[in-house]
Amino acid sequence: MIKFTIITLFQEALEPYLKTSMMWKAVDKGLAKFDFVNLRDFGLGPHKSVDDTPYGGGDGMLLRCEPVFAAVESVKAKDPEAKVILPTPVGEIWNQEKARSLAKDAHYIILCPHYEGYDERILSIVDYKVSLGKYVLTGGELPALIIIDSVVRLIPGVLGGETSALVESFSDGDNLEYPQYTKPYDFRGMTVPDILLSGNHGEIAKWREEHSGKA
Ligand code: 6GU
Repeated sequence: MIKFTIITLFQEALEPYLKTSMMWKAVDKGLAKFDFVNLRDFGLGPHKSVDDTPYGGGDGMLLRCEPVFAAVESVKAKDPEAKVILPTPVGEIWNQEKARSLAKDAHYIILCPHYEGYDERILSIVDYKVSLGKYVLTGGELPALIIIDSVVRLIPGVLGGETSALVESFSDGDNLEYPQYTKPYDFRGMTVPDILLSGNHGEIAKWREEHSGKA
């Protein structure tokens, strides 16, 4: 079973997605497990503070080391093998190959940063720095969901057809999926390519190969 422990201040932002559709089915089938750790529980002082101003000045607040280390250590105390993923705009760009390499029986801790950033020393306990692309989000929660979704769907048994994840877009190199059609045959004058109705599997395979966009 693949397990994700998500360290976040905003568990309520993550839960609805993980309780829906394929992610929930993966849990239901015993193929995946999602746990949450509230970073606030490890905050400092009466206000359970988790951030502070940057040395050297500058705008915004940074996640402090103490709460983050304590939260990660609380998880690793129970499972020293767990690997830490940090969503950050300066990480390595996420792709299908990276998703595939994590899709195995393992425990991942996703540490969701917030505020303007994090104390650089936090990187000393991070195994994977992941970016979703060249733009900036307000926190690591949306990236965490994207990372989880793209990995969990590759776990055998999660998707309906055992082969769907294998033949689909991007999973087999960088080839894009071929165009697909369902009923009706004629929708507002837009018809389905007749070859797909021919029953000729060889010709259909050839058509699909020719029409799969190569990225
Ligand atoms: Cl992983 N985090 C944030 N905050 N912004 C991002 C990102 C991650 N990937 C792209 N933009």
